[in-house]
Parts: sequence; structure tokens; C-alpha cells
Amino acid sequence: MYTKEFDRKGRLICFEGIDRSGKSSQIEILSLYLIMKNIPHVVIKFPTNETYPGREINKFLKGEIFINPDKVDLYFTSDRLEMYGEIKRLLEEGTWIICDRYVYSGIAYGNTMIYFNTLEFGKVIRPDLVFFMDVQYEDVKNRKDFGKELYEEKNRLERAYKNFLKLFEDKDFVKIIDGRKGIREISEEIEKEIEGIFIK
Ligand code: NYM
Ligand code: MG
Repeated sequence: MYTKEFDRKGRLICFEGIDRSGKSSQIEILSLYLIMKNIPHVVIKFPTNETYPGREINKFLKGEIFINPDKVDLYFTSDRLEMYGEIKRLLEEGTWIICDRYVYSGIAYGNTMIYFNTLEFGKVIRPDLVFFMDVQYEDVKNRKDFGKELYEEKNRLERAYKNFLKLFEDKDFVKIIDGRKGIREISEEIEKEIEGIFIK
């Protein structure tokens, strides 16, 4: 799945998990932490608003436009394909990148896994670390704003959760976080992990 290794001075850190699993809050806290440590970084949220397909998906998820379910997966993939070049450039120059979702969401949530894999195969930049916010549908269904987006419903999220577990089983670059813990407790765990691995 991953592209050829290249000389990176920055680090690529990805957050995954079902909707309302607490990724965004943790990313905000991690970003402040990196600012404190003087580490140049950018946050990229997939789907982005940087590309045409990304913008279309964001409208689709809010229910503003309709996109055929098969085509949506292609859009998610195209959005990332357009961004990999920029991600590589930033990593080479020493900027860290925090991704709010990545290729794993594409696989876990996808309608058309096979097609998707073919297109993105060999193009994905390997993350240095993935945090998986481990919470299930039952844990998030009463969280604030749940259900506002198209995919935020029981079946989709139960399937996505199972797929995430399968994808992340026995992966040494994946840190599984108990997302039912408090925000502060989680952020400390994340900071410890980052410190242990990257900051000399
Ligand atoms: N999503 C996200 C996918 O279905 N495939 C993908 O490749 C990506 C990156 O979009 N429900 C879905 C998962 C979410 C939604 O994410 C947007 P968020 O974290 O709710 O903004
Ligand atoms: Mg969502």
C-alpha cells in the first residue's frame, strides 16, 4: 500500500477512529503541545477543502448535494492522491504533519474497497505513528453533535469500527487509545508516546 521510502525530516502522525471519537479535540491539544516544543507542523483534515473532490465530499456529508455512493469513495481517494505530493514535500523539509483521518478511514468506511485499493496502491505515505481512538457506536451516540453528518449512524459506524480493528491488529506503528477516558488523561498518553518516539 505504501510508496517508496524517502528521506523525511518531519513526522507523519495520523488519528483514526469512528465519528465523534475525540480525534479533533486531541489534535488541537497535540498541536498546542508541538507549538510549545517549537516543532513546525500542519494539521490536515481528510476530506480536505483543498481539492475539488474534497470540497464536494464535505458538501455531501452535510447533505447539501447528492453523490452516488460508489463515486464518493473515488472522491475520498482522489482528495488524498492530490495531497500526497504536498505531504511528501513538507515532510522532506522538516514539517510534521498531523492527519485527522487518513487512508485507513477510506478502507474502514468505504463502499467499494477493491476499486479503492487499486487506485491508491503504492501511493500512500507511510505514517510514523497512528493513534486509534478506540470507542464504539454505543459510546458516541449521545455525544454532542452526533448524527449531524450523513455517515453518523449505527450500521456504518459498527462496520467501520470492526474494519479499523482488523486493519490495526498487530501493527507496531499503531497506538490504541481508550477513547472513553477523559480528555486530559488521553492527551497525556499521546504526549508521552510522541516524546518517547520522536523528541530527543
Ligand atoms: N470518511 C473519511 C470516509 O468515508 N472515507 C474516507 O476516506 C475519509 C477520509 O468521512 N464519517 C468519512 C468518515 C467520516 C467523514 O470525517 C468525515 P469527520 O471526522 O467526521 O470529519
Ligand atoms: Mg463526522
